[in-house]
Formats: sequence, C-alpha cells, structure tokens
Amino acid sequence: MTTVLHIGSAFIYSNARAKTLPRPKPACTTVATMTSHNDNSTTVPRRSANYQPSLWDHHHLLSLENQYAKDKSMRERDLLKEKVRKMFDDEKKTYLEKLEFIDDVERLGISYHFQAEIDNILLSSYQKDRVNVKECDLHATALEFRLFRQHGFNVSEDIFDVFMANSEKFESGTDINAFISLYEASYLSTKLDSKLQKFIRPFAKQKLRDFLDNNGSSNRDFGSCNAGEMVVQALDMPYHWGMRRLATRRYINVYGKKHNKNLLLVELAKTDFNIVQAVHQEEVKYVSRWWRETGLGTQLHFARDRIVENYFWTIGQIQEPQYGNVRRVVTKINTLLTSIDDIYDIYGTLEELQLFTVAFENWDVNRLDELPEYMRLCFLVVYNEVNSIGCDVLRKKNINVIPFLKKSWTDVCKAYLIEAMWYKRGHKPNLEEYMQNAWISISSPTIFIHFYCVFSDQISLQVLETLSQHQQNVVRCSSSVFRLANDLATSPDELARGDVHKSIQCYMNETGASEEKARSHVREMINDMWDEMNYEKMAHNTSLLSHDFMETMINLARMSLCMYQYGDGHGSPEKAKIVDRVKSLLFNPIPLD
Ligand code: 0FV
Ligand code: MN
Ligand code: MN
Ligand code: MN
Ligand code: MN
Repeated sequence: MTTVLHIGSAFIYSNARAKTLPRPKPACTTVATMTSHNDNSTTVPRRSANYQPSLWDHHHLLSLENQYAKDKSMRERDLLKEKVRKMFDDEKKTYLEKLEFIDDVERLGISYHFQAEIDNILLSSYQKDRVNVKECDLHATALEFRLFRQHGFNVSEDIFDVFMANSEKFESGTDINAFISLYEASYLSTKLDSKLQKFIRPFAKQKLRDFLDNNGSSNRDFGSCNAGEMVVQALDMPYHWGMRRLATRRYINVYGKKHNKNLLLVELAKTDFNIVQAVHQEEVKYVSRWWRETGLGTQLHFARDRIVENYFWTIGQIQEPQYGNVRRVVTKINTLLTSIDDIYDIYGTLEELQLFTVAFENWDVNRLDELPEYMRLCFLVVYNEVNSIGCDVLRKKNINVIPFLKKSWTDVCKAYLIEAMWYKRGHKPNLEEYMQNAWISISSPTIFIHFYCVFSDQISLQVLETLSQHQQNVVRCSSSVFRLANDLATSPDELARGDVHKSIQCYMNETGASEEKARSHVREMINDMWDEMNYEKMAHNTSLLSHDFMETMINLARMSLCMYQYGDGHGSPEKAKIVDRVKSLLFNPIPLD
C-alpha cells in the first residue's frame, strides 16, 4: 500500500527557508528601518511589516505522493456515483426525504456529479406548487425555502408568518432541527425581505443558544443527528456564508455520526473528497514551482510569501476538479496582487508608487528601465502573465481580452495609490469615500475579470465591459464583504505600522462611536451586502452574468469570511487557525473505514 499522507508538524518548518532565501532581519513593526536603495544613491527609509516566512517548504510540497491519485480510486468512486444516482428517483421517498437527500448531497460536496438530477427535482416541484410541504412543518418549510432560494427560485418570506405568529407555541418540545433549519434559511434573505434578517434570524439564533445552554455542545444524539455539534457549527458559520469545501469536510464528519445515515453517500463523499484533494495537491506543486521560478519571493523580501495560501483562496472560489486551469491562473493573480499590495502599503516611497502606477497605465516594456530596479521584475511578471492569459483566450475563444485585463491592473494600482497618498498626506476619508475606493483596492474586481476570461466557455464583450467599468453590483457586494472582513481582521496591525484609516476607524472618526460600536456597524454592513448579493442571485434570469460565474464571485465573499474569521489568515496564517484549515482541506485525507 502507498504511504498514507499525513501532514504533521514536521511539515511546518521553522526558519529553514532562511537558508535558501536570505531575508533581512524583520524590523520592529512600528519603527522604520533605513536601507539603502541601489538605483537611488540617497538613503530612503523603508518599512517592514514583520511578515513571517512561508510555513510550507517547497521541496516538501514537491515530494507529496497521494494514493487517491490512482485509477483504482476513480473506478470505485464512479461505481458509487452510479449507485447514488439511482437513489434520486426512489419512488418510496417522501417529498421531505427528497429535499433532505438533496441537501445532504450538496453539503457532502458531491452535488457536482448530480446537477441535472437535483435541478429536475427542484424545478418540477417549484413549477408544480411553489410550496409543497405541510404548513405545520417548520423544518420542511425552512428546508424547502432555503433549497429553492439557493437555486435561484424565489419564495416569499411570508411562508414563515404562520410560525412566527404563534412563536410562543414553540417554547417547549420543538425539535431542535427545526430551529437549525430556520436559522440556516434566514441567511437567504434579500434586500426586499423585511422579516428574515431582522426578526426570524435573531429568534432562531436565540433558540440555538438556549439549546446549547441547556444541553451543552456534547455529542448527544437527539434522534436524528449530533444536534449539539450541528448547532455549534451553524452558530460558528451559517451554511450559506461558509467556505464550501470546509463545510463539506465538517459535514462529512457530522453526517457520518448520524444514526440513520445513508452509508453509500458517506462512502462516496469520503472517496470523492480524497480524490479531489489529490488533484488539488498536484496544482499546489505546480504553483509552488511557478512562484520559485519567478524569483519574486527572493527579490521582494519585504512582501508576504504565501503561495499555498494564495492557492487556498482559489479552492474557496471554485473547488471542482475540472477547474484546475482556473485555479492555477487565479493563484498567480492572487500572488502578484499580494506582492504588489505590499509594495504600496509597506515598502515603496510615494514617488516610486507613482512611477509604478504609471507603468501599468503605459503598459510598455520598452520603458521598463524607467522603474526603480526592484519593481522591474514584478511589472514584467504581471505583463507576461496577462499576455499569456490573453494569448490562450485569443486562441481558444477568439477574443482579445488583454486591454480589459490591463485596465483592471491599472485600476487596482490606482486604488492602492490613493490609499498610500491618503496615508502619507494624513487625509482621513469618511466611510463612504473610503468604501468607494476600498472595494476596488481589496483587489477582487481584478481577480474576477481574470477569472471570467479563463472560466467562461464563451466570453461576452458586454460582460467584459460592465466588469471593466465596475458596473456589476454583485462584484461590488462581494468585494465589499471581502474588504470589510479584511478590515475587521487586519486593521489593528495595519494601523500599528502606519496605514490609512480603514472602515472601522473611518466610522469612529465620522460618528464618534467607540471601536466596539464601529465593529458592530461594520458587521451590519456585511449583513446588508449579503442581502444585496442574494437579491442579485435571485435576479440572475435578467442578469448578463451566468449563475455559475455569479456563484464563484459570491464564493470569494465566503472565502474571505473563512480566511479572516480568527484574525489575518492571509498575512499570519499561523495565528489565525488557517494552517489547520489548509492541512485538513489540502493535505490530510479523510480516513476510510
Ligand atoms: C489582503 O491583505 C490581500 F492580500 C489582498 C487584498 C491581495 C490579494 C488577494 C487575494 C489573495 C485574494 P491586506 O490586508 O494587506 O489588504 P489591504 O487592502 O488591506 O492592504
Ligand atoms: Mn527546502
Ligand atoms: Mn496591505
Ligand atoms: Mn493595500
Ligand atoms: Mn487589510
């Protein structure tokens, strides 16, 4: 048997990197160090953010072998898949059982094999009757509501009126699963709803908290499932907001403990998870090689060296095995954005940053030497990468996207520059002024347009134009969630080393609120952005954007909530529990019984 991969603490090496890639000793975060600069004979004060080296050793990554990358596993998986497919038209299943089956399949991460089966069932029951469950069954009502809305079918929030009118009736004896379902459903609210976010969600949340107070979170079996664990997970991160692959990993665990579980589903879910993980591992090796070959990690010694984390972000956006090319390209974009963000936020002088921004605007390799030496390689790598994407897209899809990609780099650099100027000139924007720039400076609009070009079978010029002109509301909403989640987690360190006021400080400055109040205001803004995103998704029939592309953009919002849940998971993955998440999703297979 092939050795089972186990990434233990040995994988995380301490300072081994320093032997191969010398980095200057990090300076204290708040004190500027003086470093001389080659092509500029004067001495310029340079800062450091004190970022730690990468936690992942390149050579160790390359040495990974995975037993699930074999044809044998694939054959086993395909057999299971066909057995599960037959279960979709099991005549004996009640309507509620069918809904639960669909939900389990989705949460176990295997719905990508059964898209047609799932769409058929939901579409036909939506067309038949819109609401097919018994009026008195809260669990069934909430589950149907959530599944319909997840799939872009609108159902009115009013279906909960009958329950909420008699909510005191629930005081005793109601199955906790009904409240879990109600709580999860409440996250599908849109800006047109008035009850879900403001009334139903707090009500359901209180029920879940009461349950934990009375029962603890221990793994007691409450009839159908490990209710305690389910409640803890729902409160930790509602399904609709959660990074899909992490939710899958967790649900395989919880579902596997359910006494009436479907054994075939569990087996398929575990096998498929491990097979897809093996695919992801090969992609990690590829991007790690690419990153070494660019030489940027050595040259931009002050910047975050985060190739594995940059890859991890792309798993959040799109996890299915067939999208490896999208993940490889988008990882490169994420990595270049991370390095360039550090040039603007940490290392560059205002004068250099202006030159750098102009270089993107000119987009002319003949003028490379006008840049400070340390910026040349970085610019050229971006330039080559964009041309290489443009070349592939032109060959396969017969459209020249380079001007759009180039503009997205100019736009993000301009947004980075505005923040650098505000900081260096002491300007304190109000929250609105800040957000107008900050949803672009978080860099997701740049990521999305590259994503679109590589992901879409056919490229629409109209979509490219609306993306390029920043006219897609779903882009603004997803980017705003990312920005606000980032600010909640990264602003303490950013302000300590010196940076522009972030959303929290803008709000404090503008209203005189305490930091605590400002943080809760920012969390409210995140809620409202979700309501708008959900609305956009429901309106997808009238949108230029495909349902699938929209979902990958919403997924970046989910991924940012995952990355920043416990701190700055991108900059300091070792402190923010991200190391464990990376290990469980990318490196540790699920043991098969
Ligand atoms: C966030 O870091 C970060 F790394 C960004 C925005 C670039 C790359 C994006 C992905 C990897 C998806 P940081 O907190 O430094 O960002 P800001 O904008 O606050 O400087
Ligand atoms: Mn090594
Ligand atoms: Mn930054
Ligand atoms: Mn920045
Ligand atoms: Mn930040």
